Amino acid sequence: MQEQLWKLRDEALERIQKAADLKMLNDVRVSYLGKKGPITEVLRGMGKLSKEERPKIGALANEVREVIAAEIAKKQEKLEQEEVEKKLAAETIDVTLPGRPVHIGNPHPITSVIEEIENLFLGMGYEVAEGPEVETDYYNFEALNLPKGHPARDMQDSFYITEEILMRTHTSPVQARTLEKHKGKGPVKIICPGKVYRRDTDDATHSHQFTQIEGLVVDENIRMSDLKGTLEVFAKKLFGKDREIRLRPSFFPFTEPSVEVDVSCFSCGKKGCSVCKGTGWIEILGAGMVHPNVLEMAGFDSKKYRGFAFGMGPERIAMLKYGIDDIRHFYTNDLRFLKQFKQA
Ligand code: 2U9
Repeated sequence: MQEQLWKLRDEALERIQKAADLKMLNDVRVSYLGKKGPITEVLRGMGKLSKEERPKIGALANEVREVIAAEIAKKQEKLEQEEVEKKLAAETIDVTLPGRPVHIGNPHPITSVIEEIENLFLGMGYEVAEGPEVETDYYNFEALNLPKGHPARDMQDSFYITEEILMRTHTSPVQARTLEKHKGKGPVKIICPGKVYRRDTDDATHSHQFTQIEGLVVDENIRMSDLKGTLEVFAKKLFGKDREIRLRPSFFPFTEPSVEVDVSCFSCGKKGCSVCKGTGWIEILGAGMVHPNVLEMAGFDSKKYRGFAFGMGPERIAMLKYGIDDIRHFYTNDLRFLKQFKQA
């Protein structure tokens, strides 16, 4: 019996030594120290031994059990330590490794142009006013001196939702609403950026949805020269300090007199090139002195108050600035196109 116990011990110690992981070690534990284990067997067989042998074998069996249990505990600790180190090794971050590139997006070119223009006018003391894209016929047309049936309405083919409700065709209704809110008291100094809608066939220069930024200043002694001065500062800040502007007579129902405003070509310096189609000048916006009818309809005394207004298309300015030849690029969300406009 003694040899048997010693053999069991050696066998167990060898298997403990060979146990490569906690599972194997646990199998050793169960198979040697478990209820059905050989040592338990021996102890159960104590009854068959002589009374002299019993205490000796009993003691030896317990000693072997403790030796095996102690060896298993030591090995358990070692294997657990190895597990921890393996885990740590697996989790160690090599801080010298380059990080995974995080793709930082960039603002949409139209957003950048709108923000740049907004900041320019905020810097000149303007406030940003916004309004509904679904507008009433009154604010989109009548309040802007475009009574029902007025031919100029056709110039702005519209998405009507009902007889009286349409998708706004310009941001001018925002100015008309703002003027009304002022209850005939000046000054008013606002810019109105936003999406507008025209029932147009999309092509390289037209889109059924595009953006506009319009501006309005109404006060007691506003003159055309204030408009010219403002637009000069704007053109120089946006297109470069050496730029000049040129005003050409034009017509808008909501301004009288009205002008188209050109900036000297920023790619050829007025020598004439493809950008300015050889003219040396590039049309950037329309403007004019607010029509007295528009002031009166908004509750302002047109004898006491005057104003100037202007309107531009950020898409057109972005196309000029970045040399883009098709307005549809702005709306097709092609990342190859959009990624080019990394934030400066
Ligand atoms: C009120 C009074 C006057 C807004 C104006 C323009 C000239 C203009 C065009 C720019 C690019 C339209 O999208 S575009 O083709 N707009 O040229 N807009 S004056 O005049 C107003 C607006 C509101 C109450």
